[in-house]
Amino acid sequence: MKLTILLFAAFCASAADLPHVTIIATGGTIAGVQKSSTSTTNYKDSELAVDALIDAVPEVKDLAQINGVQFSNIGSENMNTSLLLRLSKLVTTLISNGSAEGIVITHGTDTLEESAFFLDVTYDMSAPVAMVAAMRPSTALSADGPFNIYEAVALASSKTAINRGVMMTLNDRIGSAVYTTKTNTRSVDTFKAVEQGYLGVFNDKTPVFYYYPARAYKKPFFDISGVDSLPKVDILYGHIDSDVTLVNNSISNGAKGIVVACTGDGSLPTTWKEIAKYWTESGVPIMRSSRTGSSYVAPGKDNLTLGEYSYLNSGNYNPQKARILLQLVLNEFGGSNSSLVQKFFDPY
Ligand code: DAS
Repeated sequence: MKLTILLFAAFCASAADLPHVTIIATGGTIAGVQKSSTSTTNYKDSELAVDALIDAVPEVKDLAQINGVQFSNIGSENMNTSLLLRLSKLVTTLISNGSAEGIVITHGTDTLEESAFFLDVTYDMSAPVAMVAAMRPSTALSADGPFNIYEAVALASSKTAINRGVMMTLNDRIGSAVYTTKTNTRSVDTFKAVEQGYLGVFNDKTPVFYYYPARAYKKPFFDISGVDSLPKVDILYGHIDSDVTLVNNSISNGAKGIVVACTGDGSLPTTWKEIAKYWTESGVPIMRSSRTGSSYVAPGKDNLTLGEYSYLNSGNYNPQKARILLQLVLNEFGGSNSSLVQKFFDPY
């Protein structure tokens, strides 16, 4: 009897010593269900609640004291700026009031990189934030969600993950929120940063980092504590026969900035000379990014003239991350000083 009490006391003491990790569930395939265990398409995403996600991985309770928060239950294609502002504030509140020492956010894969990037540039604390998702619904044979959640909790509760900001973790890899992008529509190995690589991997529950904590080059921080909305920024896609008048449509629909996912290293057809007119008339900054999926966009392009306005270019940011950064920059500084806006994107 005494031994049982002693063992129980020892167990309680060690469980109470574990770090507090809050799992914030937002929806996605990781919470998806499908009638057939052999089908990984046409499932219903965002069905399971946060408690069901946690119950599917009881092993996380050996890593941390877990608290679950149901933030939303939506496919990540439905994520939006106003939800992201709320999510970022929630993360900061949970860490600053001491309720959590690490955060896990479950999310859909489709816009995971956008939310991760948004959170990373609006979060300025040392506690780790691990964004996690899955490519297969929870009902699939070899569903990747449960092990991904296990590794995300391991990451969020690890001292070696401190001062690394927001990370993305799937498929045993740890990726930077700034550089990692979804590269494949089907594979569980879809998240990559082709040029910059991964931050680390896992050895079972132990994160194995390749580098000491580092900040992505010129990564900014935006205090959004008093912000409730951000300017609308659109992305237009570059292609053969692309239509420059879409720029005007976008501006008429309220865009305060435009990112073009240009071909190659930010090239635009000469028919886009009109772009200068739209920009000079509206004052809406227009930024060249690239649809290629990796590396930076070189400054300058002299085959088009923009009058007194010089081109903006997205540097290392892909179009979807550049869009978010442009929203935050325009919100804080406006768009009239284009060289000031450009400074946030310069790759060197
Ligand atoms: N439904 C998509 C999403 O929520 C796909 C996914 O999660 O993998 O992003």
